[in-house]
Amino acid sequence: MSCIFCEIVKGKIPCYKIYEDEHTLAFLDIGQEGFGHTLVIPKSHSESFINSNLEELTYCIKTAEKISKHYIQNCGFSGVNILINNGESAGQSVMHFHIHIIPRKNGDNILNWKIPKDETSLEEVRKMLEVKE
Ligand code: DGP
Repeated sequence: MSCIFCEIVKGKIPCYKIYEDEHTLAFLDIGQEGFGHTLVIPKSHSESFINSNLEELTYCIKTAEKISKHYIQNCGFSGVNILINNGESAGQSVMHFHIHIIPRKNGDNILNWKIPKDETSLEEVRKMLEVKE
């Protein structure tokens, strides 16, 4: 099955490239939701965060860190949101692992998460979600 991000890696679909190295590619998100909204992807295909491997995740995190520092130190931003959507229910629409970098400035008000408060007691939640190895 064809993957749009693999096509971008191969150069078959154009992108606005921000950075590239042996293992990763970073380019502007086509949706332009936020100035400079950037995606970091591994060049080798993995479907999502949980289907990736530690090596690829590490490469991507290093690239995301490099770009974030660049945005903050050289491009006039004061922060970044780093976001990974894993799975359709979490909003993942492209099934090739990617990290969103959303550059931020104080008071820009571009990302206001409104997550409804959950009333379950934290102890109950802990019992349900604790990792038992
Ligand atoms: P997500 O919802 O986390 O799977 O984010 C996928 C992002 O990928 C979404 O913000 C839009 C972006 N996107 C989808 N197709 C293309 C494309 O062809 N080029 C670029 N640059 N971005 C794309």
